[in-house]
Amino acid sequence: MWFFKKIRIKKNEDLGKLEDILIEADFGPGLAEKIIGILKKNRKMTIKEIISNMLSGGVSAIPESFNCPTAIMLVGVNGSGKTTTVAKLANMFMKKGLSVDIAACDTFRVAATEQLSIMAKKLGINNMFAVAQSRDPASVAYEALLTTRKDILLIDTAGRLQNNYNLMAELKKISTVAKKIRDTAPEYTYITIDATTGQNAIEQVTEFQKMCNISGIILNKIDGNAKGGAIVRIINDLKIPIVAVGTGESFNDIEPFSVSKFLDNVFD
Ligand SMILES: Nc1nc2c(ncn2[C@@H]2O[C@H](COP(=O)(O)OP(=O)(O)OP(=O)(O)O)[C@@H](O)[C@H]2O)c(=O)[nH]1
Ligand SMILES: [Mg+2]
Repeated sequence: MWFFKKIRIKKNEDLGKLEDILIEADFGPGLAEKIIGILKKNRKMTIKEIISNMLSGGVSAIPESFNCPTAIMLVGVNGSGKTTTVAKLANMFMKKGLSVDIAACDTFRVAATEQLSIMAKKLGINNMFAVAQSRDPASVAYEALLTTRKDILLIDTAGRLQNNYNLMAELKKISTVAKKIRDTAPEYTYITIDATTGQNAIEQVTEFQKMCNISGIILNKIDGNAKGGAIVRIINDLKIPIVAVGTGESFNDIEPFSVSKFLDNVFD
């Protein structure tokens, strides 16, 4: 279920008022101004059309097939849905007939490995790569990449704030160590973003991008009353595609980002 706060625009809305509505919907002043600028030049266009154009170039998908073995790392701030997404992706890939291993590289939070292990077992993955708490996550990733014989290795990482330099540097180390096994690894790094976060999402992606090569954004909790503007801004400002959205807490609640579904949900 997609659920966004509606942007209510009356016909012939005054442009100044319109700009306020966009800012209120989390577009940010710069993007709101840009949209109003386009509208002034193209009086026949609707805001929905303008936003549709902005979004269409910024959406991609999780690949349908992979050069196996492939490693996919999930990164992001605390609670943005990394661990849940690992389980969702494992479920998605196994349904396609791919074999999956999981590396529990969140060695920071006490219950993290257990949370992941419970999810993995539900999916029929009985052995995942994990070590005792507080060990170096890069060593878990290294071990997993070295040992796995499966098609896909999903790497869960600890939540970290983008302004915590030491924890951010740890991510860089995981990527660097992975390259000792295979110079393309991790083949994909996805950042999970809580769609209800708003403007801070831009800073999150920008800072994580400095530490690891982000291949795409997985936008979680779009069932949670997010403001649509921040999502348009993510695509407009960052040039990193949204590859999937999380629509709930269960394993099947992941799907591609649909521009039309988004627009229908955001606008009346
Ligand atoms: N409604 C909703 N809840 C979600 C979604 N994705 C994750 N959650 C919930 O968000 C909470 C945090 O999810 P986790 O997967 O543990 O997040 P995390 O990024 O691994 O968290 P840390 O490891 O603590 O950083 C859990 O209660 C999840 O069930 C989603 O798409 N929709
Ligand atoms: Mg987690």
